[in-house]
Amino acid sequence: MTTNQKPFKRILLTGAAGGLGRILRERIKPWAEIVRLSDISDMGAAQAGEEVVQCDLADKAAVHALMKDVDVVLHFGGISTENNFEAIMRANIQGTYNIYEAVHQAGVKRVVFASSNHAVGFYKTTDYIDANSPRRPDGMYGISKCFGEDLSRYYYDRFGIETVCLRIGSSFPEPINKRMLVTYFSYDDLVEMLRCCLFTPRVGHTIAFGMSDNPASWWDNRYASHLGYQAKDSSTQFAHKFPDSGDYPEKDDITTIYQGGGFLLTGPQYI
Ligand code: NAI
Ligand code: 15L
Repeated sequence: MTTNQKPFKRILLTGAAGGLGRILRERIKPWAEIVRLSDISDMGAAQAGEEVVQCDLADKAAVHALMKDVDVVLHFGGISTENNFEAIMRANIQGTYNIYEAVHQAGVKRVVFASSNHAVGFYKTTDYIDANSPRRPDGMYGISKCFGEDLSRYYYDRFGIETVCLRIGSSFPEPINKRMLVTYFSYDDLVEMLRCCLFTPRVGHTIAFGMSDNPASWWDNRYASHLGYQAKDSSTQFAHKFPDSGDYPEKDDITTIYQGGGFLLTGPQYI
């Protein structure tokens, strides 16, 4: 028996060519002997310990093939901002359905679904919500994340497939506006949260907010406390870049009145 055996044989990461996928590609390697990377876009050549499979999430047969011999799934693929319904439906709704049906057929036990704060983006920035607060999506993209959350709930209730729906705030190198001082989720904290999602013995169906330990928050993670996630980073170090210019939310500015920020300016009527 080898002494350096990794916890999982194979992790599937969808969305591997994306902003977060490229970070996770490097960071999740210690957790699995093989990381299977998938995206509709080019991901470059497979490195040691990797398999690269380029496919469209809307392609049912391809997604079922993708799931062979997979232990756990990090489902990060799909359209990640507001778009027209047809595009969202294909990548995020059909795509996430294909993932769960394939997970079920292949006997995969756990999924982390990259949900989004835009599932609740129509709450006000003066509201403080938790995972039991009714969802209030701020557009078609947010609606597709609500679908993924309900779909995963169904696959848990019906088949016992565990999912953590991670409502990611803003996971970028650093906040780029004042809103992101609240929603910031550092890459290190994202990786730590994923570690908790994968290694907590039982997660059932959990909805967690993905955020760092920021000085202000709109989200209470009490219903995800069993994950044991402790943020190490904070947006505080970036606060000087966005000096306090008076009222927040600003009167008549819907991007500061609602948690979804700039997404409130998008949606079907604007595309
Ligand atoms: P991204 O847009 O950089 O990456 C998404 C990837 O999915 C892309 O590489 C894209 O090619 C791929 N993709 C799109 N349609 C596809 C299809 N039909 N088939 C296969 N692959 C497809 O987005 P990012 O920032 O890396 O986000 C990753 C996930 O996390 C997304 O699901 C996003 O909704 C979610 N998320 C990210 C947040 C963030 O702050 N970065 C915040 C909230 C949610
Ligand atoms: C998201 O859901 C998007 O995927 C990401 O690009 C950011 O816009 C993020 O939310 C955010 O709200 O900052």
